[in-house]
Amino acid sequence: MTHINPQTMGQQFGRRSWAEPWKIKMVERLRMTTREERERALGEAGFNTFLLKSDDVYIDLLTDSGTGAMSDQQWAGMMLGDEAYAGSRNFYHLETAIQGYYGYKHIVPTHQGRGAEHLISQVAIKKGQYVPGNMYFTTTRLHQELAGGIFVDVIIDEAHDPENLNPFKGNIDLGKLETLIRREGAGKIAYVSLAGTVNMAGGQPVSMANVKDLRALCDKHGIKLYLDATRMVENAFFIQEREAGYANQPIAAILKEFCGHTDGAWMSAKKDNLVNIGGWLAVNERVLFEELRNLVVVYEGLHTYGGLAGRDMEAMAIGIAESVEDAHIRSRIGQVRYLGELLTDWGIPIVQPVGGHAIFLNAKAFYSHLKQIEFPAQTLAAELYLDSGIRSMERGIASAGRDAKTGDHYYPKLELTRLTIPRRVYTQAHMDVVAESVKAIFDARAATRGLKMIYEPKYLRFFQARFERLSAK
Ligand code: P61
Repeated sequence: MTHINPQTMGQQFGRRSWAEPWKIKMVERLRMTTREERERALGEAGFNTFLLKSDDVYIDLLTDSGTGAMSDQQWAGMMLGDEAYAGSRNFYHLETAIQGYYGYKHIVPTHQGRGAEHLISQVAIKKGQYVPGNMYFTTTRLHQELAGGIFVDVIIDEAHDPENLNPFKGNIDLGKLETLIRREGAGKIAYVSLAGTVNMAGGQPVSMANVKDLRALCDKHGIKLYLDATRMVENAFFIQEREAGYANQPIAAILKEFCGHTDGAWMSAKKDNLVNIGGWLAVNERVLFEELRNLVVVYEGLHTYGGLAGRDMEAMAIGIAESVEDAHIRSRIGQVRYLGELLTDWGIPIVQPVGGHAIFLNAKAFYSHLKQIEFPAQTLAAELYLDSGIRSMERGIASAGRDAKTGDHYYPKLELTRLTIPRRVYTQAHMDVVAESVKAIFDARAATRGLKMIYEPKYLRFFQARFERLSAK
């Protein structure tokens, strides 16, 4: 199949102009604050950006999760909600969309990604089994551990190096995986947990070659391969861009081919699928599906709504179709890249290559005078907020939590602050404001002091932890 690359008018004629493939129909006012107001708000929030009120935020780059703008088509779909308790017609639309675009056979809707992670972990992990994966994600690993599993990171080493330019830094190291299988035996492996793209590594993609090799290895040992498909459409873009043989394949075809190498997937639809709430789980195996479908009624809701309103499922079905349009994904990742290139030109240390959903500032290099236990990434998020009201997210030692066995902090190699770009929400001018603010705090970095944690919750501590500024030495 020859793929016709629909480009913007400027690009069709080889010009450098670039633009989003949509126009804005409705706007939401942004609130601007003074430095004094931000000092107060951040103090009340214990220097944790998760604890800020969104009314005190100017440009919100905390997350791309559920923060995207829906299209006019999706809003029209909201009016078609069939709110029947059982058998809502919107569920069948959603089922058809997932089967059509992702290619899996059986679908279970959930309220969001972690609802799906909970179900698959409970059903597919036996106590004491290992769950190898391409770098941990907070909620994914927690659900695997709560089900009695032991997460093992088998991502390639390059993923832990912010400067390494490997084009597929999300790949699994098959040697590491095989060593684990040989050491423990295939029966001790619950399944391989593959994420495309890898959030904590900087939104880095997995190659088609890697998933094919992984499939062969899993088949050899009779191990299942499940995919975290949360940002798999973005992953498909990188395959189209970087992997030989895919330049003329549409995103939709690449997505389906990739998923076809896996046995099932869980999804936070709040990202790629362009909705504010929702998730799903999809598997090919009938017996497993029946177990999952039984469990969903315990934790989420009936198997044809899984904690969602009918209108949410309709918006998701439409969002899935929009998400795989080449023009959409090119502009989405193009905007992330625009910000990344500005920062790179100004010498600011960020994870390279720029990934799909965010710019990750390398806080270790940014604040090289701070020890990791002084929370450099949390400090950076706090300073950025104080400078301009821009909200970002810590992805370092606070997010990594503690080793469940020893109780010690994990000291992740990557100590990052994430500037996450919501889909279809901010303009290029907003990106300029963000870049200038990062530059301002970078220029003032030498005088910046770190933080200490003064309150630490047991689960996913970074969401609710509180910090204090360290006093001057
Ligand atoms: C995010 F600070 N991500 O990136 P749910 N898999 C993957 C995700 O990125 C993901 C989920 C599963 C969020 C929200 C969030 O530590 C945090 O729909 C690759 O959020 O339940 C979510 O999907 C879970 C932010 C989650 C965090 C956990 O911003």
